[in-house]
Amino acid sequence: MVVLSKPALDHIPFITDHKPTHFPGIPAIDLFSPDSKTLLVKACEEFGFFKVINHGIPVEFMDSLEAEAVKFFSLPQPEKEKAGPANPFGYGNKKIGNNGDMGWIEFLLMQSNAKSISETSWVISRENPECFCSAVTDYISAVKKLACEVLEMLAEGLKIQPRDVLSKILMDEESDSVFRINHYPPCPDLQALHCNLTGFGEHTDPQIISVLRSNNTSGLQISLRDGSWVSAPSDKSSFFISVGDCLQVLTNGRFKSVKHRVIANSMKSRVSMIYFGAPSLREKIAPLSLLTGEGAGKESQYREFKWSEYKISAYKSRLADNRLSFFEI
Ligand code: GA4
Repeated sequence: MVVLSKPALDHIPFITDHKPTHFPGIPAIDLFSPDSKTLLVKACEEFGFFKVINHGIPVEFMDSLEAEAVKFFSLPQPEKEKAGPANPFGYGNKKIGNNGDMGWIEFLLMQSNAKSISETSWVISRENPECFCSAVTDYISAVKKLACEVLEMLAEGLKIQPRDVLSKILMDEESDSVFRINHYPPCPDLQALHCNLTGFGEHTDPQIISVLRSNNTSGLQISLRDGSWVSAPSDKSSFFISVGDCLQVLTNGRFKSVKHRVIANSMKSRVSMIYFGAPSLREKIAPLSLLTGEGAGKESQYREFKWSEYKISAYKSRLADNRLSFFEI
């Protein structure tokens, strides 16, 4: 990887491997179609990634949160920094995690519970915290419901019982789910440089399932099973869903967490919001019994671990690391 010399871009890696590929193959799944469960399972097996259309979430929820995000990211830098540093929660700028990963990004990271949302709302807007608070609360409760519906349909598609075997992990009152709002500012210097710059470096999401929505600026890319990178065309009215590391373990590797990244845009701002559905810290994660052993034709690929144990090791890792390698049998 090459490092740019412009001071503002210092330490942010170029992406050198990317030949732009138009990839029409990312599954777009209508949750109301009769074959949706089969298509969901197939998408999780083939890509660990898919788009959900006809999801029933009111467009106003997405628009009003996006407007709140744009308002916050337009504040003067010292104002935004009052909500930082992201350690790990709060406002962050360029620095991702604690181990040297950098990107052309600023973001707000919070836990997805009422206390954390309210605290964040007060730091980012002393005059009117209610607007941000209610936009985030409405949005999170809608995407959490969507994540649970998808997990229940996946359980049915996999023929595992009970139907809520996966969704109940997210429904736990102490679920450690996280919510992130990213802003990738335009980077005009890129026009002269004719190259791609890292917005958010390649990684898999640690949790069970992630639900992403962005404005109409593209930048998100996923890695296919053959290692090639393809762009996921933006679509502001749909949600993109990723399989996380924990779902890979729960399904004994039948679903694979998707490696993804974001590249910076030279002209347009990208705003994305992601709900990361996670277990509680005490939850034990292991391959589901119906997906291991003789019946499934595959021995258990992972040892059991607590989500807290995974998290401790994740926070010591670099973004691109394979965090599941410690738990493989
Ligand atoms: C990747 C997915 C989520 O954005 C995140 C990230 C977290 C962070 O930004 O603090 C991590 C990263 C993410 C995985 C490894 C560790 C932790 C940065 C990092 C280097 C919020 C998450 O849960 O894991």
